[in-house]
Amino acid sequence: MNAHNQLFPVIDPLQRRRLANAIRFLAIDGVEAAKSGHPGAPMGMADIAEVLWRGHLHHNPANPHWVDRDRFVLSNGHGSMLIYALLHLTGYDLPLDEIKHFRQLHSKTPGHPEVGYTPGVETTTGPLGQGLANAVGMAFAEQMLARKFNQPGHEIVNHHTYVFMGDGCLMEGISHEVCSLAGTLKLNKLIAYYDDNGISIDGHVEHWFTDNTALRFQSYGWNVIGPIDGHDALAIERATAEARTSTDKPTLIICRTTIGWGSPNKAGTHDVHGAALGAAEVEATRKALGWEYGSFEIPGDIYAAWDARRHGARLEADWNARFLAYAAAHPALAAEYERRMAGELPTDWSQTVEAMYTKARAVTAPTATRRSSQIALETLVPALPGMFGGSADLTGSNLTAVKDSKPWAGAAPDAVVNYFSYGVREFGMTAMMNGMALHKGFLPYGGTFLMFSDYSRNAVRMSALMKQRVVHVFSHDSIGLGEDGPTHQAVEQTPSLRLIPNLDVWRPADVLETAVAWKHAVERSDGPSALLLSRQNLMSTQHPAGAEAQLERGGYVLADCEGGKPQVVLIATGSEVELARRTQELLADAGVAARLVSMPCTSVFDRQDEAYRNTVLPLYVPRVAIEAAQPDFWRKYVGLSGGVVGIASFGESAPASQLYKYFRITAEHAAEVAQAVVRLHASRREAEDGNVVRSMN
Ligand SMILES: Cc1ncc(C[n+]2csc(CCOP(=O)(O)OP(=O)(O)O)c2C)c(N)n1
Ligand SMILES: [Mg+2]
Repeated sequence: MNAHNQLFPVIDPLQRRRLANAIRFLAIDGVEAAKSGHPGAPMGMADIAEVLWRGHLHHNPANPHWVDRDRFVLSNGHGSMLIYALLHLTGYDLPLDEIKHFRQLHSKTPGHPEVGYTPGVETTTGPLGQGLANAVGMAFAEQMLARKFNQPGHEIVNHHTYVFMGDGCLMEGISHEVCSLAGTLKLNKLIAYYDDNGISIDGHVEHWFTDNTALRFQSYGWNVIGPIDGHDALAIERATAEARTSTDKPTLIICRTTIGWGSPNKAGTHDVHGAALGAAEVEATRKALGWEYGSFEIPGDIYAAWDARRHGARLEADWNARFLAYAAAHPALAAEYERRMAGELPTDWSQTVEAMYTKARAVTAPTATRRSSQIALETLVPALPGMFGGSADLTGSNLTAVKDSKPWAGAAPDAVVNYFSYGVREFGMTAMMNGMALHKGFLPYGGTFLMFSDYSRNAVRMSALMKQRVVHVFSHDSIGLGEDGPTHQAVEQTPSLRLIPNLDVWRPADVLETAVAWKHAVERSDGPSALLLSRQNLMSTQHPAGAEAQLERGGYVLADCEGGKPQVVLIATGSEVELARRTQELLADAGVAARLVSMPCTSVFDRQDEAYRNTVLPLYVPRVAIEAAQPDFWRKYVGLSGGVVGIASFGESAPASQLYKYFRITAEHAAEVAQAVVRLHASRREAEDGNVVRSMN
């Protein structure tokens, strides 16, 4: 075990400083070459990084995916050159050439660290505060996995999560949400280093950030060390060693540092936060630090002292041997651990889906889709032990918990749980779920009202950007929630979530569509899904046998007109599908042939082949979309000559049935719109035919 402390032999302080200076000059040179970037934070945190990465961090540069590695998160992601320098120096597949191409197209060194681009980068950071929140999620995942898989004499899950962060992360509100939770959760293996340099972009923070950070974190239930001198390797060493002994609290190490340390004229000023030093100042810094090497030049002895490959290989080999012993003693657990860490579904997954579909089909009474989602979860949660649910204090409304949910609240300290009440912290919850997904071992899902997706939105975007399997459950999806009024009634949230690339937004209409949405969300391994669910009961459609395959295409013909030659196509989602059915009947009575298309997920429909899309939405047949949301999005499908029935204003407080009438989201109005659209098309066709006739004359 005590290979743990002090990975490398202690060396004299001057040599240590040289090793830290290698980070400083890689950052300086990288930013200089790119003519943009942030040298200040890497120069200020280089000494801390040297202590942590050379003395404590358990990782294997040859295998950045080794499951029991320590996680390192650079929450102040603008300091990206810090992590690139560390990965390069310790022997990851990040050659000097990549450092030279910092911030260039298709380099492995983008402006901010991005997961999936650079081996060793654990999460995408830059939106301040969120890296810290991801780290809390990672530490939570580690703790939950340890509870489940560790057995007496077999500690196969045992790693730390380290995070670097600056003033910006601590000013962001999300830091309060997640650090409060980290204290409550007693995440003792979370160790955060605060780069307390007194500077942010606008200058000296004393004018806008005067919290007593130590007291703040103590009140969260953290172990607070410091302030220490963040340029004193021994002090950092002692603080880190102490932090690692914590048994019941996360640790904050407050490190007083100087931004841009080493630059004679710019250190300690906001000038060095986000701009190249400039040739003259680079030279001055070289002189001041006694750095005798050229641009991008690192001497061999420094590379050798940083190289973590041999030690990393030993650490992983040691773990592999321990895992073999574990697998021999607990084969079923070991197999489940491997499956979950690989993000694979159980071998009986298709039976689980069948069971979920059978259960959905058995529902005939009117049912809210939030309840339909719970019905799906009743099958999924016991079948998928890696599912980890939660809600931002709306469990009873989102219906995210089921009989097999084992809540953290009230459970024994070492009990295996699969549900967490995050409290009223939508953004924190969502960014923590991203951290859990990135850590691996869990498929997190969490609920709130669709309205409050605005609170969590940037973390929803980050799960899409990072291609993480996270399920965002948003109930109470429209004016259909009724009396709570416009503060709670989503209007623009539905279309605006659809604008986030790589997010699949489902707005199912009935129990079976909801089950299909869950299946899709669970199977998706390259991105998140959002489920938009109704508060109010919706009719339960009786789908024909085998209809699931159609539903899985995101949009399908739910009810065609007689003869299959529609004059107009009605496209509806969620709660408006049953309304569109009545519209179809009204139109039939008026002699207009209308097709009804249910479109629970536009992005999945868009990914279908063109032939399929054209059979559902035939070219040249006019279209009318019906959705209780801001209407503009649907122009993409109906064009300017089609119609959209929606709501372009805020809602009102009243019973839902009155609101639908008041905002004219009714079958009668939709039928009028459809008839007008049909007339418009007919007259246009006549005009065009007239033109053809005239040109022939
Ligand atoms: C959410 C968010 N808001 C704003 C920014 C822009 N920004 C980048 S760094 C920074 C200042 C951060 O200050 P600090 O963390 O103290 O970094 P330092 O200057 O000390 O390196 C700001 C406002 C951002 N990246 N993310
Ligand atoms: Mg700062």
